Amino acid sequence: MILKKTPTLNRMAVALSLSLPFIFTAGAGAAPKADADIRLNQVGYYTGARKVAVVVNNKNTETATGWQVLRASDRRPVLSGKMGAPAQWEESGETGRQADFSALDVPGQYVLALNDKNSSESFPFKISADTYADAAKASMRAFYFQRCSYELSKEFAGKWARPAGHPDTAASFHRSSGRDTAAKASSPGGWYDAGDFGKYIVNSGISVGTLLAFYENFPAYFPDKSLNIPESGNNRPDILDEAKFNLDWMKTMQDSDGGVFFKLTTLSFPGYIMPHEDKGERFIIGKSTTSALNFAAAMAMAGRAYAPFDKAYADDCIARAKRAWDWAAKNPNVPYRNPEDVRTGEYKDDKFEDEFTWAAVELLISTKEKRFADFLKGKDIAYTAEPSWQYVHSLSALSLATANVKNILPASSIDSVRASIVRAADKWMGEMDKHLYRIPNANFVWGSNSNFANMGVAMIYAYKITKDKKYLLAAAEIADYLMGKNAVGLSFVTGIGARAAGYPHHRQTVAAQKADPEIGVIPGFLVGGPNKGQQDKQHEVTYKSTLPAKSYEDVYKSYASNEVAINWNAPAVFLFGAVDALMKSLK
Ligand SMILES: [Ca+2]
Ligand SMILES: [Ca+2]
Repeated sequence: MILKKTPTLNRMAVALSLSLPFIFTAGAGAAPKADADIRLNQVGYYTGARKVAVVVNNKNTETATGWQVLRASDRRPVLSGKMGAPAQWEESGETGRQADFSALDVPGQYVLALNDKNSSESFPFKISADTYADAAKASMRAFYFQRCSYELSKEFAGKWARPAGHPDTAASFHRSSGRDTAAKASSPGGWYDAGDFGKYIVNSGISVGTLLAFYENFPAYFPDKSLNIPESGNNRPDILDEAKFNLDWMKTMQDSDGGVFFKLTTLSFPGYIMPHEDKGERFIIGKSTTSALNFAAAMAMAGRAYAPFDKAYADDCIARAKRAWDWAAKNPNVPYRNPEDVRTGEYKDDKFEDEFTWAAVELLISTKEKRFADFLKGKDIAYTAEPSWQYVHSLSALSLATANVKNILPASSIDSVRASIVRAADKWMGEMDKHLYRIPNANFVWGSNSNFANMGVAMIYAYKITKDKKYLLAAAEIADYLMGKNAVGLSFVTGIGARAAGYPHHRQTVAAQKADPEIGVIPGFLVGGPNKGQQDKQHEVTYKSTLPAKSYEDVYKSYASNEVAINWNAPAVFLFGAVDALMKSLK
């Protein structure tokens, strides 16, 4: 089991009932008779995509023998078919049948209706050539809402405007940093890591790395003026502006010896308050091999992404990446452990081979220096498993598969890296046929949604490598799961879909909802998702089910199933944006 972090220990009792069992996002236009046991992508489907709904048997739906897709405007049937054979799925304890309406490719707004005695209907959905565009934009804009030391103005944040918090211009050095504890450091900016207000280098590295990888593959997707952020209009792609906000902070975490401090947090998690209300002393804490190498990898990627826009900035990224690498080479086995007085996320990781490989690959691609090729000689850079903050090995394979390293590495080794990605994708596609909701595995651990998103990202690479559209269609089906075709019958992307996650473990959101229960939710955050560990049960979270695929509660106290995190949103951005970019061009 991979825990994202140690659970929040210091929580305030908030007198706010969020236990509504059935939540319709206000104003989303859910049909009043929508039956939540008809599970589909509540946003919708692409023309040309596979379109499958899962109908879970209840007393109404089980009598249905057929389905119709109705045009929303005039309820005219446009396609009909028979229900698929019943299938049981032990992960959710459900018996369900599929309704496959892939044949419908006319853009429009629809509902799926069954021919049971109740004429059960689905939530509305659309079919179009840009179906995920809003979800992709919202999930990218979610990073703006995570900005630390930064005021969110009405112009860009709307009703989610808030004052700046955590200036971090005079952070204290914790004794674990190795620095004079009487000294102060200026380390402003960066993204809040998750539902808390901490900033962690390891998780920042994988998050910004995933966003930069998206940019490298789809440089035109989030151009200037696409995200409505303060830097829109500065002639630089908005995705690079947002990523730079975090990279600038990361740079402040590099010590004079090249090493990189581990995190900047309070000693314990704060309560459910707004950033500016959190006055706890903030510390620069620890230093590890992982923080140096994740920093090195992300900075190396930034060096190539920003070069055409700001050569001096890019050169500085590369120089810093090399210094962090050199520090790690001299300090190859420095694990991080929370000191006794520190209770914020530990991001425990004692295996550094994957970080060394990822950093070396990114440095090699950016610098072409022989020493990195030499380091990688004989190493198996295969795509093995979906990446996580703890295991970044497969990020090396993804970057190498699409990089220009022709004269540096033998073509055969790049071919084998590419083959490993396709092999992983093929294995998952075989799995998708076995699961009721057509997902690539049934591994419902902490942050399961981000694992699915990361598998979708690998599917995108498999498509780019092979040009076989079955991988792209599979990636879209993983997005279907995240946006409503799942055992909870809810879109796991906040505010996106007729019945979407609305009460995430996210301090800013909880504080705003406490002040105004009608405020709704910041759209675009991917919540952690079903987690059979249910580790927050001891903290007043009541689960309605013990089944793995149903181990999810849309309540703010559920940090084990309903937190948000930058490393979960980054692959969501990649998956939604890539499917949107590629399906559009598919003919
Ligand atoms: Ca811009
Ligand atoms: Ca590791």
